[in-house]
Amino acid sequence: MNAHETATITTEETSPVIISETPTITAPARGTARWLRALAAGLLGGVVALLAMLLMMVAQRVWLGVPAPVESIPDRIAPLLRIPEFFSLFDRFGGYNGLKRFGVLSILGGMVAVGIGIGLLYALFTENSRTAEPAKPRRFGLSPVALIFIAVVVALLWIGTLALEQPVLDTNFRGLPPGPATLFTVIGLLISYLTYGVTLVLVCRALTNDAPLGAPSAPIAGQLLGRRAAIAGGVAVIAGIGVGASLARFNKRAVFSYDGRQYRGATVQAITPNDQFYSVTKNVVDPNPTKAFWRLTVGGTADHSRTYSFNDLAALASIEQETTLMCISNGIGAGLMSNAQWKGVPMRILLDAAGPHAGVVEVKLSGADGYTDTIPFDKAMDPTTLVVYEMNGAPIPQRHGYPVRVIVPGMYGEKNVKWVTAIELVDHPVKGFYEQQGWGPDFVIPTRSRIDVPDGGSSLPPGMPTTIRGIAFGGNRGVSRVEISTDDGATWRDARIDYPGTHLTWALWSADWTPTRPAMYHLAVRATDGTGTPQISTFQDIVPQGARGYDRVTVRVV
Ligand SMILES: Nc1nc2c(c(=O)[nH]1)N[C@H]1C(S)=C(S)[C@@H](COP(=O)(O)O)O[C@H]1N2
Ligand SMILES: [Mo]
Repeated sequence: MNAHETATITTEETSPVIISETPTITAPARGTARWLRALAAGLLGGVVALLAMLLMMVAQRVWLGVPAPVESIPDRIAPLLRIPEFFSLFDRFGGYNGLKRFGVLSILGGMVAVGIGIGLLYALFTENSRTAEPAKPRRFGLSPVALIFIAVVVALLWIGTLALEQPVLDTNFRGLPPGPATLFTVIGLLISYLTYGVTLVLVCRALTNDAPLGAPSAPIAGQLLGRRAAIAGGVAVIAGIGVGASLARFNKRAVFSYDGRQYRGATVQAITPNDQFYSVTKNVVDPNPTKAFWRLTVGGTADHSRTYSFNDLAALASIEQETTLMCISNGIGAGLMSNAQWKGVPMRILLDAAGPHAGVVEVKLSGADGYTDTIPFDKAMDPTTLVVYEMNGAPIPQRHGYPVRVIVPGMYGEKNVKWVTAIELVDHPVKGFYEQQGWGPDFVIPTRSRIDVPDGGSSLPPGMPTTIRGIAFGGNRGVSRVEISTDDGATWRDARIDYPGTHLTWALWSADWTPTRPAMYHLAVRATDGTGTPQISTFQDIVPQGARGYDRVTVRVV
């Protein structure tokens, strides 16, 4: 043994590696120094192996869309949370974005701990087997016991991860449909874990000497090990910088800057420009499918399932349809709703081609991000339920579901699956990502109206004519009437419908108002849908089926 040095290794991402050598320990390295050196080798090996694995995961994520455990594991857990737990986590971590960040960082932290822990255990096994059979020379300087240990650990990690992530293995951020996506994830994970195992073995092998116990130690060996440790440390620093830079790039591409974006207020137009359309996503980094990779499978309980390429879909007869979307989490008066002109194919064309079996009750929709939701079969067959590839005359922007998403008029936004990769006919009820948390079971959008102008809390001069403006939305039932009140609902009068839209869209309305005397005025709005049913007046919270009640705005006339 030539353990006449101790290595102190710092492996924080950017800090330099310090190798302090104390080449004075006398001959056969026994006892503590030997074990310390083994642990140092295990630590450094674990860090390098972990970083190599993370780089492998980054490469797979970037080029092949294979989900990394830092995103799949939180995705696996999120639907299991009940709505109150989900919201209390929002409060604790600073909203959905804060919770997403926490999810990624805690899985990353877990991976660091496990990666280093296994490195240390591996080094101990290696060193221990050296003690147990001191005289036996080892093949390639590798300990069979330690090799078995690392092989078993890699296998367990792989199988364990597959078991844990089983429902979300079919995620592929480049847009592969569930079958091939699962294959990519399963093989990708194995390659990542093998990268870890092989790197660990090689680094530890390089750092620990394979001379038999009791052999005299030469000073030159100490220097050699010191140099090898320095090289391994250098590799760790470079890999650490690589991982850090990748994380920074992902952070830039992350949804934090736009998730939860609202569209409301004085600038609201009949058609929402694509770059202002509201946005909600479960992801940390949204999918970025390419048309070349992306496929849509349509099948399930049907005669023939079929896989469509983008061109296959674009070749079918298309229709254009203006439709308003609204999130179930849209509070009264809030802006998680927008309106666009969509172009695509009625879903029923694809379903008819698949030949649904009798007994089909629902259609399960899956996105490239592993997101799922369901719609009743009848709703899927409704001619207004679309599979679309254009939004306001342009390809659908990435964050809104490029290249293809689903439009389900009259049902909350979550049913409008983005980056759709699979449409599956099912003969039993299935719960989607959010429904599992306890949302619903009714996802039909209730009639809604909102005052956009004036702003709540603003002041107006007395005697000056002003215009009250806003939107009204009746799901897929249209809007037949909008009324406003300037006295907190005591009296109502009709507003003008400036933009009637269609039965699938919101309407824009306005009303002239000249407040005469100085006071606080409580404005309110209510709508009647196209079937003649008035908007529900009593307040209901967002949870579990979306908010109900009138939007109210208070202005001061002074
Ligand atoms: N694949 C996928 N589709 C999805 C989601 C998602 O996270 N992943 N979010 C849903 C929710 S909750 C809403 S409100 C709408 C928002 O669509 P938008 O961002 O285009 O406005 O997309 C729905 N479709
Ligand atoms: Mo939503």
